[in-house]
Amino acid sequence: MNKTALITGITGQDGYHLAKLLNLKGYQIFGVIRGQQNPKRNDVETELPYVKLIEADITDLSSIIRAINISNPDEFYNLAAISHVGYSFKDPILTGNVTGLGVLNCLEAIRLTSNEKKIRFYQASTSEMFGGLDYNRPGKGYDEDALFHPRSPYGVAKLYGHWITKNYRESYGIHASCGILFNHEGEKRGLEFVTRKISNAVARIHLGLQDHIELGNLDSKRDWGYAGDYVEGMWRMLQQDEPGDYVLATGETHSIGDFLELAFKEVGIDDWKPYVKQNPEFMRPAEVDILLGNPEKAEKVLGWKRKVDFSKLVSMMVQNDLAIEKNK
Ligand code: NDP
Ligand code: GDR
Repeated sequence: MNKTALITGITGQDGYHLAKLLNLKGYQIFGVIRGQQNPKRNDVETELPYVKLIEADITDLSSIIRAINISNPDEFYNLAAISHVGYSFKDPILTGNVTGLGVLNCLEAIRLTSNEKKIRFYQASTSEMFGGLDYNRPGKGYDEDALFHPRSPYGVAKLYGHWITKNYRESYGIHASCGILFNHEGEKRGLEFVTRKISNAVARIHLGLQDHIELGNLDSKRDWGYAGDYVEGMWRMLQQDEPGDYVLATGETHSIGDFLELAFKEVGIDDWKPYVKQNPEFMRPAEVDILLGNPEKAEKVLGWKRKVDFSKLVSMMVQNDLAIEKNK
């Protein structure tokens, strides 16, 4: 019998890739969409026509209970969050309510509908919980046992979501797993994140539509993978007999400068520096300087491995934005 999945965050990057993957696997898919007139509704209905949308908000317990009652899912993927680290400093309380307490609403909805034994739950945890400090495994990267030291309201809220998921697993026996995912990008990445902001600007500069890009800190380093690879890892976590926590990462780290270098080279520009201006508006009150993940456990237990490497990722993103900008 085909399985049914409920996905929160269906209008986001990962919701798109996960729905595509589950559709290929024959799932019936329900997606939570919030707001009376969500501007992304039309895109979802066009690009993911097989997804049935349910109006709900993870800050509203009753609406999540309703979503569970309508969809009766085997698997519940909680991808919804205020996910922008910089924004979380501007709206920390909203971030706490959505990204932190929202997870509790999902778990409570499972418990209150007596679905503890039926529904398998995925929580979108993050490398931002490590914070780049206490970099206690130089060269090897953060694994599932590394110390947490979040550096933003977002990271702190996600850490609450992480621990409350583990707590519901231990307290009520829910098959609940946390994927500690390092940055993953692609053609569906929001324009407010640095990789897509760069790929879009590079395409526009190449086409003569803008002459420079304004960025914040160029020195931070990230472990960047492709979102399409990472949703496969999410699904694999929920297919295990036992729930658990897994790091998904590439095991490589690159600076914003490295990303700029490859992105500009993709359109034949060897020196990116004249095109980039630093703007303090994009600096954060506290920065995560370096993230490097160690995906050994996911590779061994889940048989998961990323396929797209860093240079391919940058090239894909620039080519995608060139095509979009040319067709406008
Ligand atoms: P996006 O920012 O692209 O998507 C976030 C989604 O959350 C959107 O669909 C948004 O809907 C939804 N959302 C926000 N608030 C609410 C709410 N109150 N109720 C219901 N839905 C809501 O994130 P990604 O797809 O990139 O990431 C998916 C998840 O994984 C997030 O939780 C993120 O924090 C986490 N993560 C992401 C990583 C990455 O590199 N991409 C790495 C590690 C973790 P709307 O359209 O209505 O705003
Ligand atoms: P991150 O991604 O904070 O790692 O969180 P983001 O792309 O926002 O920032 C990465 C690094 O780039 C620096 N930076 C800029 N960032 C943005 N957004 N805009 C700029 O103009 C800019 N200039 C420099 C940042 O300071 C930072 O060091 C992402 C999100 O998807 C989270 O939800 C997820 O949990 C983590 O990845 C893992």
